[in-house]
Amino acid sequence: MLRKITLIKPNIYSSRSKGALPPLFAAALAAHTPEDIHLKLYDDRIESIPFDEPTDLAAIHIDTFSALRAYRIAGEYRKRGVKVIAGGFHATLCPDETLQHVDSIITGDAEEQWPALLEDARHNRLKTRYEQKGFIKPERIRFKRDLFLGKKYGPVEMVQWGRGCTYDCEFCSVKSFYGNGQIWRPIEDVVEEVAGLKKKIVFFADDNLFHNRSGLVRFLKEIKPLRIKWVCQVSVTIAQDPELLGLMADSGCFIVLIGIESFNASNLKLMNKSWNISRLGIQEAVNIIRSFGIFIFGTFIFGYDHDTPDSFQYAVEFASRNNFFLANFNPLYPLPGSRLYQRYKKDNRLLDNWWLREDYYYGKSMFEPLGMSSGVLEKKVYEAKLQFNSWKSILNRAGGLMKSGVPLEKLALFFYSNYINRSEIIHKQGKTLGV
Ligand code: B12
Ligand code: SF4
Repeated sequence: MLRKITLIKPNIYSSRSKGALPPLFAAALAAHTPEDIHLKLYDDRIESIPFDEPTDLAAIHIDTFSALRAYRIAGEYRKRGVKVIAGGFHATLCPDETLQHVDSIITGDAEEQWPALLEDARHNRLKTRYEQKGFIKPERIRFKRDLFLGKKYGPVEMVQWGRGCTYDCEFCSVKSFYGNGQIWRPIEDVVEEVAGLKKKIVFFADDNLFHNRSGLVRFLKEIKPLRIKWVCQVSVTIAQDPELLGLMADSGCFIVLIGIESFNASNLKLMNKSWNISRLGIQEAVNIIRSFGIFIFGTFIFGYDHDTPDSFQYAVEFASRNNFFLANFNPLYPLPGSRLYQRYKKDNRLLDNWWLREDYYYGKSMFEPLGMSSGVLEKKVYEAKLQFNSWKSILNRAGGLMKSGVPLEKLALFFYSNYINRSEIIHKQGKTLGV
């Protein structure tokens, strides 16, 4: 009998986070689950998991940082005789490792494999692997959000229009997951979905919204009447297209998350991201984007081969001077599936399978940088995070935003997001994964 499935979104460790966003994988699986199966979601980031609550299957999302915690959760269910299914980036990129801890996995996107798996589970013939080869049909992407009702998520709803990215940055695992190419859902489906949302701030979870210009122009025109405020991830190259920026701002875009990564051209070359500073200097690009009333959430990576201890201060000052809405300063994470991981492994510079190591903790550098010691990298990254997220910096940036005429509702969101970011940074640093 298959009557009830418990979906789990594991945290990185076992304590709670503030301001978590709803996990779209659960809404994607829910949209493809037959009506007679009851789904229950437990999000480990915001609530505890009642392992003794009866369930016929447990289905766990696994990304690299939460892998250890996910395996422990899987162990709890298996101890109670419940079969465990897994999916997500880590399960896809490290399937053999994942299968040591669960009964069955779906690799790649699950919209087409999940119904097949459920049918097999009903008939007690669960296979070990269900493999999605290549992209699914984009019209199959749908999200059913009832599972999120009553849960304490932040004020932002996640929506996805497309999947995949045409770029191939060395440190990123998006290409290994999706392969080449991209897909986009029919615009009418997304518009209908967004129109039905209660929250009016939307985060488009697309890897890079700016890859299909003509589609995006139509998309922006269609979502404009919905009067939402929205956030997305784009590449800095968007600054070369003022017409598109105008349409984005006009349809409610108010924050863009941009991977600035590094100010060092040799690093960007190694990252296969030289296009990041091509044609327009980064300062000019930031000025252009800001001139449309769009705020910037910048992300920076440290520890690439041409970084030195002097690389940090410039990045913090740049983000502060330009009143970035938010910024993330991270040590380079060699993620499984990325070309960077392979390169460091080949050069013997990596703590292999760092995400499983008992001595790994959040913020620790898991490889040997060339321009500084791993200890200096760890210390400098944390200092950069603290400096940018100090109350003084938050107030200075708020002052800068007010001077440019930012309305009160956006200022309130600025304080909320910076408060959450600051608390998460302090909370996560030094935490052992999984426990
Ligand atoms: C939005 C986003 C965020 C949001 C969080 C959103 C949220 N809801 O909580 C924010 C900005 C907070 C964030 C944070 C981080 N993120 Co992030 N994020 C994304 C992004 C862009 C979209 C995620 C999404 O909603 N996808 C849409 C859903 C539908 O896709 P999906 O989750 O893959 O699920 C599908 C399949 O994988 C499968 N599936 C997934 N789970 C399961 C489970 C089961 C049982 C089954 C059967 C199937 C299944 O079915 C789904 C439908 O096909 C992804 C990139 C991407 N393309 O997914 C990166 C990504 C997931 N993030 C990544 C990383 C590294 C991080 C951070 C660690 C970054 C950092 N330096 O701190 C943090 C912390 C992550 C954590 N564990 O806490 C990496 C993970 C790589 C990896 N190997 O694990 C990704 C892939 C980006 C990348 N460039 O590599 N992230
Ligand atoms: S880092 Fe961003 S731009 Fe680069 S390949 Fe990954 S998703 Fe695409």
